[in-house]
Amino acid sequence: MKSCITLSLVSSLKGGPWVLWDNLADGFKKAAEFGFDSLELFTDGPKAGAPNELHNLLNQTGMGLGAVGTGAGKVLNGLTLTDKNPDIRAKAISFIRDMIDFGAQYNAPAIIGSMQGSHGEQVSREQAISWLQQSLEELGQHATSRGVTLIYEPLNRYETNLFNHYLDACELLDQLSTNGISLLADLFHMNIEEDDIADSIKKGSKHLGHVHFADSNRRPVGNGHTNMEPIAQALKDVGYEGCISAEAFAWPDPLTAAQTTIDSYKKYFS
Ligand SMILES: [Mn+2]
Repeated sequence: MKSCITLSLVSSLKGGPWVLWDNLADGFKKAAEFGFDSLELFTDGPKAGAPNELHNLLNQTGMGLGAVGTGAGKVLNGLTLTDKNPDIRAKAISFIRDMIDFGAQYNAPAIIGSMQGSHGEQVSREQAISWLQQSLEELGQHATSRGVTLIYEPLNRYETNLFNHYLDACELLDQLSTNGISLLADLFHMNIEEDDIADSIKKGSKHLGHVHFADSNRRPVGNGHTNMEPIAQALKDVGYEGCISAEAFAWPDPLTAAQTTIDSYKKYFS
């Protein structure tokens, strides 16, 4: 497994669940000093820093790019894959394609979380899921053509009403013809929704592609009441080799949060 820490370059979303903030070079320097293997980026679009800066930082630090988040497509641009407006759906697909291409340059998958949207008064559940399936088919094929996977993230009930449970998302993937999609096990969302997080990870391990590592209150692991031991054991038992990525609040501050996270990573995974 690989330790991974989130870095957001979107200052307007300060207070969101990312550990490091604002500056690409500083973020890489700090993450490398703490000993993280990789870094997950949250950007406002398919670019980060000056031309070649990301490439150079990856080379200089020896770190990997763990993933790139697409949430800005929704939060900043109002784009989702299940909007009633076909122009917005098309723009959402285009945004995610660009993010897949961006990440693929560095062998990193893109993550679809909030851009999946929700069903509601004007879009039935059946319709929203149909649009989501079509989008995942197309984007999964695109990711495969770029040599990466695309990661789909089930979210808790307060953030989407499409797929809240990990194993329901596994069924969604089983129905697709593309093999280009894998799933994100976000331990904060799962803490709200799952009966047994470790059991869901074991049962759905074939689709597991990424882990968001946060405690019950979305603070760095060690600050809440999630029982991490059986979850870590499940990840070891299924032979998971991907990122354990801290998508957590910078609580009480970014550097303390990074230290708590790497300490917890070592405690549970090394
Ligand atoms: Mn997440």
